[in-house]
Amino acid sequence: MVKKTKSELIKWDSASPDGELAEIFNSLAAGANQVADLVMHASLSNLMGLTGEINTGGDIVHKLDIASHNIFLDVLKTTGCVNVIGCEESDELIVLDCPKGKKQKYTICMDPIDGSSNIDVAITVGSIFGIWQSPTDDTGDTTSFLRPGDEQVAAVYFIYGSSIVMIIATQNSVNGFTLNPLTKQFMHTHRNIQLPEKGKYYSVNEGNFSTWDQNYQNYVTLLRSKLSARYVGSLVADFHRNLLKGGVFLYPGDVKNKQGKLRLMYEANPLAFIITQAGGSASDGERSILEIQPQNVHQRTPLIIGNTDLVKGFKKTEVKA
Ligand code: P6P
Repeated sequence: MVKKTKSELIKWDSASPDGELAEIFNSLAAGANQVADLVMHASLSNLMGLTGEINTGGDIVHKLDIASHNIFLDVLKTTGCVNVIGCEESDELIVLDCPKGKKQKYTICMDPIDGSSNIDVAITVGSIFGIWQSPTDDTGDTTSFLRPGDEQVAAVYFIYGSSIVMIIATQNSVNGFTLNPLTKQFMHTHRNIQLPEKGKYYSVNEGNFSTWDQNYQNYVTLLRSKLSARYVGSLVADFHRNLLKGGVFLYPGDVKNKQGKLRLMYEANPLAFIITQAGGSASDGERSILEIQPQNVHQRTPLIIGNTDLVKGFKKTEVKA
């Protein structure tokens, strides 16, 4: 197989983005090729299981979390236009040098492998990226980093499942690309993705039902009567199915964790950007995810995301105080 240059890794059928943003997409595609190999062969390369460490958010760190973090960090460094990275696996922001030649610098929020606990049982996992333009005077401090999700200019995720798919959302459209494992190229297979008008599925861990407040219990009881249940327990897998087939995913807050389990900056924000570009909505139960002013890099948020009528349906079942 002839080794492809980075610029050939994503085969757009239509007009493709150019400049530094294209450079970032191509670099992420190069990184995902490497991560996909690790995911598919983890058990053969001693990459299953835990490192014995706990990350800043209190999550158990898997070997693949660290390996994929390092891969995406390395490929993003080669772009020369990413100057700040916030990552689930890094307590602090990562500040990179950018050579003078680049017109625009970018800030990236990433979850290099979401759902890594599923790897050991061969269940689909994903990588999630939110992309912001860096302020011109960006010093890489937290204040310039903590901006609402509606200031993102793009978002990307990869799903490592029965096929490996890259989803790219810009301010114009959402497109999907399926990896050809022979050529290592992502082929344009999903053009201008829009959510189906009617949602088919609801996706939530109903094992937590008794820990939710009355509003969430009423909402899920209503969803049960209208939709089919699907829950993989891997955010990107549950999100991707709903993006293509229509539906709603939720991870509520509960009595133990009022803010739920998922992270705002590198899980909820990128997916909220994508679903909004595809005609859907994302809420924390009170307001749009994209409007939330972040307070810290690793903060959690309740998440309801999918078809707008289903997301808005939560408020309709709300128990009036
Ligand atoms: P639960 C995976 O660990 C993850 O972070 C998300 O990918 C997924 O949506 C969620 O946790 C599943 O959590 O509590 O239902 O197992």
